Amino acid sequence: MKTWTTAPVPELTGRGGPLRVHDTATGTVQVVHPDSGTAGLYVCGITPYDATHMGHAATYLTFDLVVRVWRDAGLDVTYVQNVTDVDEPLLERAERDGVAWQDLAASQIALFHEDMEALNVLAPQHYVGAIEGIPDDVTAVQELLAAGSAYPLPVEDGEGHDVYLDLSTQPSFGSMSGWSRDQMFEVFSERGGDPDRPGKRDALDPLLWRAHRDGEPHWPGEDLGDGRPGWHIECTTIALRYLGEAFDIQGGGTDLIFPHHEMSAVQARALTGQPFARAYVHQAMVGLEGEKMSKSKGNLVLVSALRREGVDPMAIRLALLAQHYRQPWDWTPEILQTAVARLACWRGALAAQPEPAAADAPAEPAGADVPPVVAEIRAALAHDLDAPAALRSVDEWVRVGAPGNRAAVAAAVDALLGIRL
Ligand code: 5CA
Ligand code: ZN
Repeated sequence: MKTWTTAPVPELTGRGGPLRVHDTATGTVQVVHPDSGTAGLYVCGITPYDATHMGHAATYLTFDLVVRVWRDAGLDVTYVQNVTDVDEPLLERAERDGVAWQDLAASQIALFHEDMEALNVLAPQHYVGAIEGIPDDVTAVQELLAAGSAYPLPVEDGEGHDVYLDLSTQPSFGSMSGWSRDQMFEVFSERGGDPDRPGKRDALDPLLWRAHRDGEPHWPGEDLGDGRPGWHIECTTIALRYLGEAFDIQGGGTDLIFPHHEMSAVQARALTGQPFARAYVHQAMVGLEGEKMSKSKGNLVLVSALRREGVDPMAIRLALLAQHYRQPWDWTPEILQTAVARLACWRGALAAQPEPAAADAPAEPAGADVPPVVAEIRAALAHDLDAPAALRSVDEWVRVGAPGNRAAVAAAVDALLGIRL
């Protein structure tokens, strides 16, 4: 599927250090990719309705920083993002609103792309729809059945068979999240699971293939019969196709730790015998007035609504960057006001006349005298994506009169933080 358009990233003098980031599976902050060469990132994309709220935006900005830091360290990054363009919640929303699910998906994907462009989020190299991935899902489910890692379950009151992964065949199950079964059961149903379906071998077994029911969209499944894939297999097969085994990072919000990332990982292990990602990085939940911002609750602040009100998207970006990705937080109008003021202050500093150089000072060649604030931004981001610390460094540089080569600082703020001044 077509991705969005990315503005050019300024080239900076020198290189940043390797990124250290928090891996949910080990609970440690670690260097994920110490070497030069290539790096692979898979980020779980939107289900296209009610896009793009501040929680989504925070998630995609976090992984945008990963790409920027890796590139600044000299890595050649392959970034893959999916879009869940067919799944239960999308179909339910389309039904509720009396629109065709395909139209709802197309319009919301277009809106999401506009928002990403406005927020200066770098586009993935591969932006892949769930529907595009169906042939790979069919192959994967057939392989899992053949290996005895999956089993069919007849549709009650209908034709055909659904297919489930047999978790009892997967000793690695649970190792990504580290959760107890009790914790898993607490969220499984509300996050798309079906623990009460009669006939499942384990209540937590994830759905791999859903046989066609009347009135539901369906695709050819070869010997699986017509139907559509389960949610988790979509991300397993897209990541494996475009990144291969044991790629560097799988990312998303903390609401995806279980079941989605646990199941995608265990399915990949069942298919390849190899680990899925080397690290799992999660953005903490963004809320509104004490509750998770979510489509189901409808308590949303949308990027597009703020843009329509005339808010500068760079101020929205600064508002999000002022929060550390591992700390849950609530969106407030004050956070946005602070960001608007900060942006104006930074822009004012760049526009102001520089202090006149002493009459006997030698003329500076262009590109010389990169102020220390650039190294500070690099160091803050490389240390577990500490964007708030990077912003404070720029604040301090501005406070002391924006000394040194201002163009070099503006280029670093653009390349590393994605803020165009
Ligand atoms: N399509 C699936 C992933 S394959 C999905 O979760 N879609 S979503 O539209 O519900 O969410 C898109 C991304 O935003 C996911 O990574 C999700 O974890 C993240 N997200 C959703 N709500 C919030 C929130 N309130 N705060 C932070 N991140 C959020
Ligand atoms: Zn996903």
